[in-house]
Amino acid sequence: MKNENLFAALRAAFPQSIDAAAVETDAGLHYSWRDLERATAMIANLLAGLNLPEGSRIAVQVEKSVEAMMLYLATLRAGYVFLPLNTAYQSAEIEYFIGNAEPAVVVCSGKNFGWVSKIAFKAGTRHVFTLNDDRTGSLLDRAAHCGDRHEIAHRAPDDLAAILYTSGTTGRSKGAMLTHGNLLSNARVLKDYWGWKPGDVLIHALPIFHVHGLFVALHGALLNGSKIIWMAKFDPKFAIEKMAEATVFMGVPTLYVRMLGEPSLNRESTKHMRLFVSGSAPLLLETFTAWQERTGHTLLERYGMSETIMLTSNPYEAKGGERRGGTVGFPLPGVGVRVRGDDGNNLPTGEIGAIEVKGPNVFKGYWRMPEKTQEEFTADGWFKTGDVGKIDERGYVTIVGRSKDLIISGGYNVYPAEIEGYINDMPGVAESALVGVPHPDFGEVGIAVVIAKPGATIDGDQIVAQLKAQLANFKIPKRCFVVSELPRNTMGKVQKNLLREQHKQLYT
Ligand code: MCA
Ligand code: AMP
Repeated sequence: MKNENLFAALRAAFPQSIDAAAVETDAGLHYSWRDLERATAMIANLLAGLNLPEGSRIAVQVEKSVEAMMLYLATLRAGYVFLPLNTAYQSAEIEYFIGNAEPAVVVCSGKNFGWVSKIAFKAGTRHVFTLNDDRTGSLLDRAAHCGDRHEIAHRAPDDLAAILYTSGTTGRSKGAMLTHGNLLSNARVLKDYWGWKPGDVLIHALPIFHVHGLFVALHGALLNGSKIIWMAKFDPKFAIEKMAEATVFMGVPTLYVRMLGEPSLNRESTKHMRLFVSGSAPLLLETFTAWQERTGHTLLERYGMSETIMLTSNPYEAKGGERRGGTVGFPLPGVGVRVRGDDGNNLPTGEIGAIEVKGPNVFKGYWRMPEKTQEEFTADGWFKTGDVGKIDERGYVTIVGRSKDLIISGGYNVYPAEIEGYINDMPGVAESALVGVPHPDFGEVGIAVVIAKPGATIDGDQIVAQLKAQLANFKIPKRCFVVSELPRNTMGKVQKNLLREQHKQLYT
């Protein structure tokens, strides 16, 4: 039987000239395809030697590095389940993920080993390794003693490859279970749809703990045997400079806004490029147009989710139609997208409703949460995205809003309910509301509006400072206003739309 392990497909796409450059980093390091083959084999052998149970999770919270990418590939190769964690997460957040996922192996940076290992051992994890962004740490030390030949573990399309934590439409973070089949089918569709071709070079500028950087960008380049110009941290000047040697760039809108702030961005500096992809957050028409005017290139906007990888995309080829700013394009081949009304019926063309999707890319369910999984699917098997949108007569999908209470800031998701929970637990706080307001750099940022308990005195800056000690930095509200009352509807529910309206000009 054919091995359907995603890594087998990626490995098969390595070029014949295995000593050619595979990755070149912003720190001046060079890795060949042979280096990728050998290092992933060694790390896979290390993992295999631990005699972990089938389906073991390998949780990883490390700075972006080529070795971290190799760890991801080695996890696939050995047949285990990769669980990436945002480096901004602090102890309470990590404790929840590790407690929920019960990983057999945790890999963290050396500087966090003390607190991360404590959490991991308490949750029953047997192995905690370190991996630093300067190629040091116990993971590589141990892997250095392992053989550099490894037979790729046999996996079926329905076997788990990764778990990504996301809050879905409501509640606490849930682990979206993605299979080898989900990831590979989506990567193959995108390779074709976006016209990946020999000679393409990708500038990899995004973090590798979410779908965009870990799957869409990375799989795109690997499945095409394309060289990667690797940025440990996004730097607009460096990215523009490297465009002379590259052809493909993928980013969240904030990256495009920041590059537009550089005088070096022009037709000349981008003339070698063939494709700029934007996603993970709404792309303002203003950014879309400014990019077109400055570079002569039209950004290609696409839409996806952690639970589904990529769903829709504007066309790459002109024969498929134009790339329309403000839309997320057409459903990808094999992906079903429908818009439904409150009554659960499909809406006619152009009408606004709930976006539901279906396809080989749609995840297997939420980790150990069968009821939540069931809630997020319709009776006829479509996944409810929590996004609100419409499909026009030519088939272009436009997202007009979200039914889920979610703020997308610089491409990161912030769930107001989570932050409000922390604020409401603070002494003297009666109630709080977190809303997103427009921001020139991050697109949208969270601000908090809080009321005090009768007789209590509270301070907005202190609330922000306390949150900073507990939560990932991107979740921290940029401002916190203390007010005497919150706007409410007749049912007593806080009217967040009024708060958004009231503060919409804070940063613009
Ligand atoms: C950093 N800060 C932020 C954000 N990032 N605040 C709000 N939103 C953010 N996204 C704040 C920090 O809290 C800190 O504040 C200050 O900015 C500097 O932090 P630093 O880490 O140095 O920031 P940066 O390097 O400038 O980061 C900005 C960034 C980063 C490069 C835009 O946020 C980023 O890489 N975003 C991409 C996220 C991504 O990959 N999303 C894809 C998700 P202070 O100094 O006060 O502490 S995948 C997905 O959504 C789906 C599936 C899809 O469709 O792709
Ligand atoms: P995540 O939970 O990180 O997977 O984020 C998924 C959400 O990001 C989607 O449900 C959308 O709300 C949003 N999203 C992704 N791409 C786009 C886009 N191009 N335009 C608007 N929203 C987007």
